[in-house]
Amino acid sequence: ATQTAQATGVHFPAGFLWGASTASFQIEGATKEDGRGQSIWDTFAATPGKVFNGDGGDPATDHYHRYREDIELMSSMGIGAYRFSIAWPRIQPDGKGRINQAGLDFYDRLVDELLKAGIEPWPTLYHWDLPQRLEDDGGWPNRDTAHRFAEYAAVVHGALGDRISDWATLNEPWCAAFLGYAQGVHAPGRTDPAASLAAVHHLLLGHGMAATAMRDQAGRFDRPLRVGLVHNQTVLRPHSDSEADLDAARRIDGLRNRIFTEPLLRGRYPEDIRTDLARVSDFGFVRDGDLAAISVPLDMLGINFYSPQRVAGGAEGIDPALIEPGEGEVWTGAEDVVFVDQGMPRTAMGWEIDATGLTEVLTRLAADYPGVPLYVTENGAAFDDEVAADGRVHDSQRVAYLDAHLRAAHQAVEEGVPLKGYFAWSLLDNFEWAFGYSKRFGLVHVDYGTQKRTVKDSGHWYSGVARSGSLPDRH
Ligand code: PNW
Repeated sequence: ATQTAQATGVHFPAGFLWGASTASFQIEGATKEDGRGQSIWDTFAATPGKVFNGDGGDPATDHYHRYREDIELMSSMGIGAYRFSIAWPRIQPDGKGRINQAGLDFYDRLVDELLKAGIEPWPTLYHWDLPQRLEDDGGWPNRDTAHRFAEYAAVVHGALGDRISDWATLNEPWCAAFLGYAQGVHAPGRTDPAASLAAVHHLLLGHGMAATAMRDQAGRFDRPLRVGLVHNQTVLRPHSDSEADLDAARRIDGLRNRIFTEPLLRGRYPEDIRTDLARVSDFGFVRDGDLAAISVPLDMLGINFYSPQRVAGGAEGIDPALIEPGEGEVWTGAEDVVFVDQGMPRTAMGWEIDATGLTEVLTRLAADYPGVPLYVTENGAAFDDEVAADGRVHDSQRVAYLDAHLRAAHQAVEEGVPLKGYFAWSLLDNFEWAFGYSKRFGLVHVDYGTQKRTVKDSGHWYSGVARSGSLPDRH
């Protein structure tokens, strides 16, 4: 770090939304309270060997009981919007039929408290905690789950739609489908490539049917309804300009990005990817009318961005030490593709840090699908944070990560991208899925023994950004 401050002039447009994100299973705890049903993540976490250290959903950050304190924290930080998710098994313990009023009441209190604090509620209807009962019936590879999701969406929107305008249906269907049903490192832990593709389709169909169900009843409420979806688009960089490496980048781009954005925004699956996948699936799950149901208007596209990746068509000629272990397993039909170290510094997740990828993701989406308002709905980093002797958490690496990515986002705005807001992942340290509590992404540190919250240096820094709408000079 140099001592000379650079004149930055990094100011975001007026009205730019500054938020923080969480997800139900990662923070709430209270998994057996007030009639909540079991989710696939309860089952997965209780299965030996699936989650690091045998960690599970209790007590997490005990947000179910401490939500008022957490809202006060956000308020003190000047955060304008809170992206949280709703636990389907709290609302419908069996994923269908009976509605659990006590579950709805929790989100009712949460939303009222947010509004009182002047914080916009941004709910996501599905952040991976599928009711176990629906998985027992086949889960997302079963078409019926899409219908059940639309019904659930209508119930929640019916209860909270009088106070909330901005809704997301799904969080990262890529993770839900491929990590959950192909690689098996996320719940429900299945390893069935054909099923993972059916899951993709039924997640997208559930999104479209839910959006339509919500719009059909929006007239009940005296406020606009905006429905979006949250997608983890990334950049796939070819290792070289050899034909094999360029083709690897095309294939992985198809499986990670276009298999979601093309049906959503153009009403079609990419032909090249259908051809690549022919030996895995004939896409026989697509019925007449499905693509029209999926490609209903999208009021916003949320982008979760963490890291770009470099890919090669094969291991030949690449130093084995530079090949990322295990990456291939997740790529249904492209298991031969190799992921290559880009030589960038890494977070505690082992994810390489390269903020230019965020500018690329945003400018490409704006060019490919003009007119869709974009939000960064997650961006952040895990580091090995500790509370120092002075009682603070000096997470300068996270400040540097956020600063670099916000500069990259600002660059996209300068280039004309309709980026309307940014949500940091995450408000709090929390349950990082298969990594349990071992990875800390929060702007706020959580001591899991005492549940004490400590705003990290990055949280103080982000608070300044949210209040001013601009980035402080770098020192
Ligand atoms: C996202 N991957 O998950 C989720 O939306 C969050 O719930 C999560 O805590 C956050 O990013 C950090 O991980 C991902 O393996 C999980 O590529 C795994 C991957 C990507 C995103």
